Amino acid sequence: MAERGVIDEPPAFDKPKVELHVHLDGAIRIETIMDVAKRRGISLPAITVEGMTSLVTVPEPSTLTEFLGKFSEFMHVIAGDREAIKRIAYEFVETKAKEGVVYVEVRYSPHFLANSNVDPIPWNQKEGDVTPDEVVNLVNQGLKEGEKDFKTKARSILCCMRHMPNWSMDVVELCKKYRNDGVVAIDLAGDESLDCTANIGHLNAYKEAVRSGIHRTVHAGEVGSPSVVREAVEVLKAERIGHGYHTIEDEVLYKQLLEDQMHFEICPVSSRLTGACDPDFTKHPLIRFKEDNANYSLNTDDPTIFNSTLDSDYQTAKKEMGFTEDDFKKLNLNAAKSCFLPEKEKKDLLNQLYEAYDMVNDTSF
Ligand code: PRH
Ligand code: ZN
Repeated sequence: MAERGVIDEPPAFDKPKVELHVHLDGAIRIETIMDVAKRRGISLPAITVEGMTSLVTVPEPSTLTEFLGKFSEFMHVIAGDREAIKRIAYEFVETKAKEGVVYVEVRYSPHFLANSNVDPIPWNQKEGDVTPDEVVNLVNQGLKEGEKDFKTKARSILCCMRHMPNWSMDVVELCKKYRNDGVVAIDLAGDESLDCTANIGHLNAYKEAVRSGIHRTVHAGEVGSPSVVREAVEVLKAERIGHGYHTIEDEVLYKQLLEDQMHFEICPVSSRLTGACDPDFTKHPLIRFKEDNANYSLNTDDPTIFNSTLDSDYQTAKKEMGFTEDDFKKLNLNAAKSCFLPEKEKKDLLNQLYEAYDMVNDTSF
């Protein structure tokens, strides 16, 4: 697997790409964390980029719970700081542009980056005056400036957190407020291995999302059983599934989702390091998805914590699972078709890909 930042081979797919599942707070540059910590006078447990990298990364297959614990090493540095929040959004777009991504949907929890109007205040911060609403505003500014400077189109998805059902109504209200200003959908993230039943807080938020026409994705069947996926689809009315690897353990559900062309946001490197899937990629559910012509995309999830790039995920698919150039084209077209942009913009994105893939007159995909 290519190491982050080390260019030792050509990219697995050197054409425009679409990424639908990546967390803003899982994609912060280590250098930025250190820089902001210095400015704010926050002491970190490591003083070098290498030292900090080894603290926040998961080098070997672990568990979802352990992986999620890594966020507490650095979130207190960025949360509650206006300049830092805007900066991570701006730098994120720069990184994606360098990776050849032409359209990205980036997700985060506005509450995790706030220090006011949030109960409890996360990351042991002192109370301040940065609300979840202002966080969305700041991220929007950073994404917009990034889009202007680097030409990668960026939209956002706001996350509810499984262990914080009392935040979820706020999240859907923020989705509604900013639906014409960069926010395209709601998500439910966090540890599905702790609680596998949809809490009433999440349920009400998703009901409101359906009622008001807010797009919906849900992390489900990552480490959890197919029943979590079923619940995401049938109860929360998810239009896309984050991960969804364990869906294939329920043949009836899987067949149904194939028929419905449900989109699966697949994150190969992530799935190995969180222990979601067998570390042997030859046994990966993605192989089944490919054989069955399922609708899926390839994504990084949390490149900072997996010490990865989007190319690491494509290289993994190419080297370990036999993905070809045509497979990569097809999955990116599926990503574009399943994105949460308004129809007109989606069409434009698809045309951009058809053109870049030399497929303007090709109807076989
Ligand atoms: N699975 C579940 N939750 C995840 C994942 C993974 O795909 N990656 C990040 N997250 C959570 C982290 O707690 C992060 O702070 C939050 O989603 C919002 O981005
Ligand atoms: Zn995720």
